[in-house]
Amino acid sequence: MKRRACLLPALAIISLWPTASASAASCESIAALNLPNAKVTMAQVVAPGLFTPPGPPPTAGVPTVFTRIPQFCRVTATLTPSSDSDIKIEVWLPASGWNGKFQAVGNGGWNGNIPYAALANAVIGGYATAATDTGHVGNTASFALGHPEKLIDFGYRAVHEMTVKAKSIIDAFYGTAPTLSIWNGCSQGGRQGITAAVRYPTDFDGVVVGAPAVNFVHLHAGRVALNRSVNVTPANAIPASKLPLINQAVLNACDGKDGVTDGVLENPGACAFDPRVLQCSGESDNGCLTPAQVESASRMYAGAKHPTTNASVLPGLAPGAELGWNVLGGPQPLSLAVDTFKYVFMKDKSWEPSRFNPAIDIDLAMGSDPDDALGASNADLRPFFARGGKLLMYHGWSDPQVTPYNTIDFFYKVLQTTGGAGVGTSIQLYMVPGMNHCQGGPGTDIFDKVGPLEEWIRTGTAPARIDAAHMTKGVVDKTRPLCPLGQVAQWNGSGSTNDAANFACVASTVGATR
Ligand SMILES: [Ca+2]
Repeated sequence: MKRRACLLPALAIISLWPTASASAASCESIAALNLPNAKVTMAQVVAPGLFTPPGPPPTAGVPTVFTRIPQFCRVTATLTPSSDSDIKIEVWLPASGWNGKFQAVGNGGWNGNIPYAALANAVIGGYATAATDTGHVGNTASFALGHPEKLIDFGYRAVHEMTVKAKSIIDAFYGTAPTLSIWNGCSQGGRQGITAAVRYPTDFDGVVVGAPAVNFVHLHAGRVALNRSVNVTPANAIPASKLPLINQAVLNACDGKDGVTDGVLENPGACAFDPRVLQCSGESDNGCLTPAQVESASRMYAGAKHPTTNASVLPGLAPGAELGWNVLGGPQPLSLAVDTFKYVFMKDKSWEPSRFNPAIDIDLAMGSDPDDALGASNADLRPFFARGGKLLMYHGWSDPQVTPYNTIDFFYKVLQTTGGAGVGTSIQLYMVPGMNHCQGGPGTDIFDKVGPLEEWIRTGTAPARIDAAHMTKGVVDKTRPLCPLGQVAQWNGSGSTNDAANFACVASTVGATR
């Protein structure tokens, strides 16, 4: 009761409490909530299907998910935990049919915007939900220059403050705290979820984390280092037109090894593909790779190394991701990584990738985040696990942007802190064969994440498998189980290979680690 007393004056509670609706307070009354270091800027009911995201209409049209949103109370607020903070949050509360739970949703890239579609999906699922722009506007790191407090907001504070405020708003609106608090994010949202669990172990009961951008400093230093190494001379650059050639050679070598020739490697870690098999033998370089291109292809698999110590800065991509090699191996580094160098590592907005000197700049990057505000390199989740927290991780094997080995390494790093304990009870990692970054690709990329996590919280045991689907033009044409790391989906030998029912997750001693 003490908590509510500081949210609403006692008289307001009495006058707002007994209504016939599902909520304890009216939506509009939330605008009067007094929250520390925060101002509620709007609280209004949105009629079913009538929400339109702010800003100009997207070129591809407004996503249809917005037409399916039930009536909800939309709350916006600005949070100012520091004098330089300007954190925007939105909290969406189903007007009826609330399932009693809170699902916070994460961002992508350098954030700078509210992920409205993710909010919509959560409300459609019956959750009270919240999201933040992480304290700046636009998917760029330019805000960080001269604004260390804003960088902290991006790093971890915005999500935490949002979570605390959202829980207060939920409590005020429904008259009760959520029975369960869940985080759901991919990419940057994955990093956010892990950071929340490490730094604020009581914020969430369970955390769904896809393709997390953990080890953030290494990730960006490695992305630029890898890009420069495969463009070290013009001859080293692999033309985009040759990527299908390499991908097909990988499939020829390894696709059928998992028992089903379907264009997807169930266990890329077991695929020992050597690009030298594609090296040209004659003068022509049609349908083959020149020696310099072979060298670059090998680097895409090997990852970025420190030029002096030869230590790994960032693991390479897994076999099967070749069609997406232009993301990291194209003519220029990924813009997100260039931004990180300009505004975080070098603090020089005129910095260009052509100035990258691996012998100096990798170390400089490593020293730029001494408090791990961005890095998410701290893998000590023991406090989170000790209070019953569950971490469900997933990563697409064909992710061309955040290498799946970054997540696998983090998974083992967590286990180092626990002495190997907690797999299947506190933490589990499900690899997604053939899935790109968070979604897409030839693999089965459509699956429920929050449902399995909630079942895990209820039973105490992580799912033995999560069945996933691949869709073509809105029609499911294949299902397949996703297995915990160390297991691979194996066809039973009869029945359709497009039906998950005919597959079992079996232990694989090959390829689980590098
Ligand atoms: Ca296969």
